[in-house]
Amino acid sequence: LFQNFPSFGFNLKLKPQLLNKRKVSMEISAFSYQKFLHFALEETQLHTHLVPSPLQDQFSYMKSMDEKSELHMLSFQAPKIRYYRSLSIECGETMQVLDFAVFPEPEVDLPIFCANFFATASMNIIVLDLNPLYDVIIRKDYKEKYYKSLIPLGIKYAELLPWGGKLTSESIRFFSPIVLWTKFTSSQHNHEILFSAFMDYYKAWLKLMDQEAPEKDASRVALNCEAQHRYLTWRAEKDPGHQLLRRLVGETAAKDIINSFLFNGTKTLGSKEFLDYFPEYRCEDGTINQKRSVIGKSFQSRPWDSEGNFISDPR
Ligand code: BLA
Repeated sequence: LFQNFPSFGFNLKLKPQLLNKRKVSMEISAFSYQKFLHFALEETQLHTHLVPSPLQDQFSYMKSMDEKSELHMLSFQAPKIRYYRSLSIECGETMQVLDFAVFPEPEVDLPIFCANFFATASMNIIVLDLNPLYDVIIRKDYKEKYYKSLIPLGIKYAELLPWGGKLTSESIRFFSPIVLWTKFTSSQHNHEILFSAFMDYYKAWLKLMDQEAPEKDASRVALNCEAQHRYLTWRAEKDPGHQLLRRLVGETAAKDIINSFLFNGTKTLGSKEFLDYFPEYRCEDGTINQKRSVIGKSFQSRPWDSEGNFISDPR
């Protein structure tokens, strides 16, 4: 009402701002990613037997250097699940972060479950996906195996959570045809849609896990291993959250969290280095280009059609 009458004078102009602010902060403080993690834990336990990972003791709780944010870390393992881990960062009403991923054992070529949510009082940056282990544009068989039946689910949520606009071009090869990449303003409604998408995507992943039998062929296991290692190597070097993590806990602790906790496996699943996988990032002096992207940002709109075909239009 007040906003429709901006010329009403100082007092009235101020009021809607106060009201809006209070509304936003009420919504955000009522909201936390804890219920996402709670759901994932309960749901996983319906399907398999989780045991704490050996990293749990070392990575569990931390305060940021300014003592304003809390970092909570959980990690587990289970049959078919090499590594299940979550990092949530809470900074009261200012910021909430969730980085939740489930990495399969190399004996299964299951996608990697990936939920990366970054929220401030006003804005949210969201990636939710079953990240493919293999290139879903070239490897039609892999796409059919895991994503064909999930396309309707992807379409449903892609309509509710529209494409977030241009992104680091290199990232698209780690995403599946059902990826939800979106940005939205904080509201109860949007958070409910996200929670619903999260539950549906995670249930879909668990169903795929149930169906998968461990591979015995050593050469296929080795390929799965390398595919996962390449993925981990990419994210340990170029994930968009790194800078914020460094600001929160400092260079050394951030490095430790990234390499040993978040992307655990970079040192054990393979011996190739970042530049072996991504030589386009090599600088003349042999170091890694510090830019997140060497191609630049692209994909203004969703590059997948309603059948899950890649529409190569990197504008
Ligand atoms: C932004 N996070 C982004 C963006 C993407 C992702 C695509 C948009 C910027 C871009 O185009 O790169 C997420 N990118 C991913 C994911 C993969 C990928 C999941 O390639 C997987 C292969 N986000 C987090 C965490 C933090 C975080 C833990 O997951 C903070 C600790 C923050 N993400 C964050 C911030 C931005 C962002 C601050 C906006 C700033 C920016 O664009 O650099």
